[in-house]
Amino acid sequence: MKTTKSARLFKRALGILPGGVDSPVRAFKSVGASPLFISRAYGARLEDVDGNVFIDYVMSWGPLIHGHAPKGLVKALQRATTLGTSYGAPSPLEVELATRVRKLMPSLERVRFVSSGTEAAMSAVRVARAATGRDKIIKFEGCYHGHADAFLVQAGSGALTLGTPTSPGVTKAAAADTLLATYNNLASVERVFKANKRQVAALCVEPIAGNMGVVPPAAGFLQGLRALCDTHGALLLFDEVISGFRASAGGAQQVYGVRPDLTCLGKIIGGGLPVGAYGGRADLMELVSPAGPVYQAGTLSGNPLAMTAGIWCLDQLSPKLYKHLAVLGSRLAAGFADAAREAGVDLQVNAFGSVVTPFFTSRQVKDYASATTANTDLYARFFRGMLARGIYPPPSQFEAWFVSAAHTRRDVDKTIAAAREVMRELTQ
Ligand code: KE4
Repeated sequence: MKTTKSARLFKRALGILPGGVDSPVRAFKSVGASPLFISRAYGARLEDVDGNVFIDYVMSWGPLIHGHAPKGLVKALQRATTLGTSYGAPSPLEVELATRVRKLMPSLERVRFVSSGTEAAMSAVRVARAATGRDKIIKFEGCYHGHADAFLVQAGSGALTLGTPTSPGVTKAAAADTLLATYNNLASVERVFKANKRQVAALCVEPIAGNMGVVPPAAGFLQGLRALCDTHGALLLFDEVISGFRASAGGAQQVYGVRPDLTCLGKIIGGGLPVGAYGGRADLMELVSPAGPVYQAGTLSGNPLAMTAGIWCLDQLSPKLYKHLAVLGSRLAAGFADAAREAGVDLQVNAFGSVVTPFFTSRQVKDYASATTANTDLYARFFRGMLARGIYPPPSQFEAWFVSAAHTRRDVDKTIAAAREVMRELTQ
């Protein structure tokens, strides 16, 4: 595969962008390769500057549930651009998108738009601390809620991939207010609550974890978190940046029937443009400035282009779409498992609808400790083998593969055929 133009660009990028990228996981560091520079994308395809075309399973890390550059979205954005790209003032579009969000996720009685999942999560925590007058938060090892200081303590995603779960630059004070529990382990949560009586403002959780790879909640886990928060007077914060509108149109909270006090959203809500949102109980969200004293602001929050993309995206969600995603997601998961079995490779495949992670381990993966038994060198070899065969997987063992409306059964079968070949190579 020719990659000379990407290599040249990466060399230049390294001289001006830290690590040559604008987000760590894109650097391919954990998969022993150099990043490919993308020139265009359409449907389920990425095309790099050297003309190589790939079936894409990163899909911008989740936002592109409808695929790259769907015609209707492009048309809507082309029109929106002619009306101005940012007003710095309210527009009907924000009200329209917020109304759609609340219809799909009724627990968000009030919504505030921001420009990233990180902003959404950090702002939701600020509201929780203000509402309860408490300082501490509980998060789970391996879960990732963006790069705000409070969350970079044993984080998942890039932080986990880069093997530096607790980032330098995070003060001891910030880390001291962040307590850690074990995903899918209610006893660990109870222990943390009991050791910090009446000090926990909120428990933050990815209701379907995606940042240590895909780890669905065990039966009763989310319901148990709801009960523990109620017992200990803490607020339950669902980070649905990945699972929102992905696990179902109403997110994981609809699938599991658990009503959080606060939710943060991102990715699909902006359809690939920068949108994050946080929301929840009206009595909590009315604390947010200018309705209340909790300050939070943003120059480009709710900008008309991003709102246009979000409205288009949510309006296209349908039962037919989720059926398509579930069928292809499970086909992909089963195909990985079959390929590994045939080749005699230890593989655990976790999946939930259209998100899948093949873990190179014999251990069932249900939390951070079991996820990190995965053989990241094997994953790196698998990644490089798939790339050479025209498949673009997430460049990290600890991420999700995303299927979209644009992926076809043929794409998935091609992917499985490639996986069969690569798995065999891994054992030679
Ligand atoms: P952003 O600030 O990247 O928009 O969102 C942060 C975030 C918050 N919560 C969850 C559950 C998330 O998954 C994320 C971001 N996800 C990562 C990858 N899993 C984004 C990719 C990247 O960091 O480049």
